[in-house]
Amino acid sequence: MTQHADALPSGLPVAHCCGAPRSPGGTDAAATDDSGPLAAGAAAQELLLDLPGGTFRMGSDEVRYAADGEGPVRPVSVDGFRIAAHTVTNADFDRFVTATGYTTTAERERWSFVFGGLLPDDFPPTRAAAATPWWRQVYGATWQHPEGPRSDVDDRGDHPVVHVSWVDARAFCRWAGGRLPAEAEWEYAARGGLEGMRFPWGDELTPGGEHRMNVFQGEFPARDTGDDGHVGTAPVDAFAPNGFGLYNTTGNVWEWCADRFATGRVERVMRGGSYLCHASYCERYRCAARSPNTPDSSAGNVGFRMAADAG
Ligand SMILES: [Cu+2]
Repeated sequence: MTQHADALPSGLPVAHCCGAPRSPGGTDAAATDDSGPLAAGAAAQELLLDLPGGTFRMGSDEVRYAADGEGPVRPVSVDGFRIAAHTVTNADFDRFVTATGYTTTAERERWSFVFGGLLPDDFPPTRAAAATPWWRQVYGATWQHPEGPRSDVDDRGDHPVVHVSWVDARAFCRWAGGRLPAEAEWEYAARGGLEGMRFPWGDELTPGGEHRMNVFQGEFPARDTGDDGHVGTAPVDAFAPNGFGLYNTTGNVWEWCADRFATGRVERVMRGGSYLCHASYCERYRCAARSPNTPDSSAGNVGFRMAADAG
C-alpha cells in the first residue's frame, strides 16, 4: 500500500483499524436535529425480519480492549422488533437519494476516509489520519465514489453503501419508515439465537478452514490476500446467514447503531467490525465488539442496517 505525504494535523488518537473521526471531538449539532421525515416512507419494509422479544446475554468478558466496554456479560431484554436481513445497499441508497435529493455529510464536506490499500498506486498524494496512517483523507470520496472520484459503484449495487455518516444513516431510515437499531437489538439480532458465542455461527473463526465472513487476511495493513474471496466490501448477502436470517452481522462493514457509545459522549456506537479487521490488530469482528465514531464521520468501511418497531 502506498503511504503518501504527511499526517492530518488533527484527529483523536485512534488506536485501532476501525475508523478515524472527521474532526477532533466531533459535533453533535446535526445529530440532535430531530426534524421530521424527509419524504413519505417508500419503505423497503418487506425486507425486514420479524424478531420476537427475548432476553440474551449481552457483551463479552474478553479484556483485550478494555476501553471498548464490551463487558461485563449481563442479561438484557429486548422487545420484539424488526431488522433488515442485510445492510443497506448502494442500490437502496440510490433510490433514497433519487427520491429526496439528499446530500451526505461526505459530499458536503467534500472528503471521506478511504483505506490506503484500496487506492490505485498512481493515486495523487493524500493525507493520513494521525496514528492510523492507512486511513487516507480522500477528496471526492463519497458513497458513489468509494475510492475517490475515479471510482464508482456501477458493479456494486448489491454491496453495502459506505461513506455514510450516522446522520446520513438516520436520514435514510426515516425516509424508509424505519430507524437505526438500538445497540442491544443489534447484538441480539447478530447473535442469531446462539448464547455467548464469539461469532454468529459459534466460537471458531474459520470452522473446518471455511471462511464465514469478510475480514482481513494477510498482513495488516500492507497486504490483504483476500482468502475469504473479498478485498474491500462483499455483496450484502455473501456467506451464510445466522440463525435469525441475518447476513454479515460481523465483518464486511461496521454498522451504525442508534445509541451513544457512552453517556455524555458525542460518539455513536458502531457494531460488527469490517473487512479491515484482523486478529493481529483489531479483533473486533465479534458479536460483542463495539467501537465509537462521531456522528459526522464517514469511511469506506462503515454502513448500516435498518430496523423498525414490531409491525
Ligand atoms: Cu476493526
